Amino acid sequence: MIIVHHLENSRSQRVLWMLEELGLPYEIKRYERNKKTMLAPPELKRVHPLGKSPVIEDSDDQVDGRGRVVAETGAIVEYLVDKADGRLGAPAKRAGALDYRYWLHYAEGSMMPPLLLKLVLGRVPLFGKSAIKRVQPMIDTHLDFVEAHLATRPWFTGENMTAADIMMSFPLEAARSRGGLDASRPATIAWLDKVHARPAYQTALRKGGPYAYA
Ligand SMILES: N[C@@H](CCC(=O)N[C@@H](CS)C(=O)NCC(=O)O)C(=O)O
Repeated sequence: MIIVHHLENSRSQRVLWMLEELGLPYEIKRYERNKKTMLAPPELKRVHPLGKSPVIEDSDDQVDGRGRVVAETGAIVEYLVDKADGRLGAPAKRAGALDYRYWLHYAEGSMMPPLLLKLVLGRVPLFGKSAIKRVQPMIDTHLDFVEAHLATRPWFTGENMTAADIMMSFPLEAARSRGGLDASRPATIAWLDKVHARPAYQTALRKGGPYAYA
């Protein structure tokens, strides 16, 4: 059994969605953000030293008398693909497999940093607003890149949805909420609508509690 240490309004919504898609049993342990700082509560540091979400614990895989702890969304997603015998994993063909690896890393490695920077700068008085003017063009470059990719295929790796799509959901939801993604990039919006219409996504949303991006 998997326990998902789930912080409200966070990246860990992706892990709930993936578990629903795979039909694996899981339990949710919920955490609320500090209302002032928006940070995770200190209890999360008892699960993993960074105290971030998502983190999972898998009681089927015991290490020193405790379920294995896996942090970092991309690592969790790959762990779950293994556990589900490759379901939602890389496509068999080389081009699709390389796309799979690329987008899986790109989500947190390239697209999230400028979005996060914009969020943080938005909270900095005075200097923040002018600094955002430099960050927005970086976000726009990412959004154009994603739009061009999705204009020629239904999912990030081709014909079928994979864990790479699950990874990309959070940056693109964040981009729609505060990064300037709108109807001027129709392929990306159509992809987001397709994601949000999936029954597994909606079940995960109901179970996860507050989530401002769907
Ligand atoms: N790259 C990491 C980022 C983890 C992360 O920063 N999680 C945020 C949630 S969106 C968090 O826990 N924030 C609260 C905090 O930093 O205290 C991942 O994808 O797992």
